[in-house]
Amino acid sequence: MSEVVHTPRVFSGIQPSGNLTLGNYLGALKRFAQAQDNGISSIYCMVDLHAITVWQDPAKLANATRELCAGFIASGLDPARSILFNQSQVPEHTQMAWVFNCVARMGWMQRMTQFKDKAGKNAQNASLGLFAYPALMAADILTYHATHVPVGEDQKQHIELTRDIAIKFNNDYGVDFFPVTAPVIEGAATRVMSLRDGSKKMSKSDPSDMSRINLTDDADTIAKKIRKAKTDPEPLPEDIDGLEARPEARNLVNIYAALSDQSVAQVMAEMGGKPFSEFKPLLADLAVDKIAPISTEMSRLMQDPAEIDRILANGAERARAIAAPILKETYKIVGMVGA
Ligand code: AQP
Repeated sequence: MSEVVHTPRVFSGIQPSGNLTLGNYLGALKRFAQAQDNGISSIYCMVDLHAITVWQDPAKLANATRELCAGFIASGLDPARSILFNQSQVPEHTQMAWVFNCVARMGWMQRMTQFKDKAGKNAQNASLGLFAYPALMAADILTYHATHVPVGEDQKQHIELTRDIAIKFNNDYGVDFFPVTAPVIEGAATRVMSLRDGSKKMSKSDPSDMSRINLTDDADTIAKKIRKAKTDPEPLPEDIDGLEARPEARNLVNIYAALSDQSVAQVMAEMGGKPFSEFKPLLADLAVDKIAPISTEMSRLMQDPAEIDRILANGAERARAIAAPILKETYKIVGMVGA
């Protein structure tokens, strides 16, 4: 059988599971906007079906989905150039997910660290959806034959599972139909850590609001959170190697580098040796400079929720035009009558 060459296509998603954080911005949104500005047209999904794998209050979920869309646009994504939509408006995702539930193996799913982290000690009480989360994610990606998925470090294992599903499907059915997707994990902030604990990822669902910078925080709040960020008593080291055993210092330097579009080495050349009492105000000014305009633009966009709904509906229509034929072909390969 001849090998199919898949045209490059970028897909990524974010859950509307709460306030967007600086981690989501630096690990995902900012890089999406850069890719778009480099001429790569892409598909971005607000994964509301993923969000309900843990409890979401319905009214808050709808609001969070619109706010996430506002966050994409305020971060520089243009709904005319990129496709922006919410997952539940494109039923092909769940239809494909069922096929992948039948391809993925229990043992693969049981190895997923995100399930273990999120289910915690009470795994028996976690939803079946939380366990199946990565198969739906594989469906999100492969229903578009996406070849590249920009994500933060935490999603690497899920992309590897997506590759395993594509390879097993292709082998089982003797086809070369699904691409073997590559994760794109690059930049200084692929893993932004909590401001309260340098060993934990900054996360929307962390119970402590002081652990993260939200894209909706105002300038004073951003500055306060950075001022109070946990650090050790030593000044910044003179070079990168000195950051090795100092997770909180390294995190703040990484954030500075990512926000200022510099390498960590460049930041250390400028900031090395400075005490936190000097470095933190500089970081706070930079963060306010970059994040406050996003927050302002998000609130402006949120004043017209009907316009956001139109953008999502239009994106869903364009997404379906790509997804439907790929699902149909998948059903044909699997042997479904009527496909
Ligand atoms: N701390 C982070 N550093 C870098 N990238 C991050 N991402 C998330 N946190 C960081 C990236 O943001 C994208 C969207 O993630 P998601 O919302 O779908 O789910 P998540 O990774 O589980 O993010 P959160 O904030 O931790 O959400 P909750 O708390 O709801 O689980 C992904 O590309 C992710 O890598």
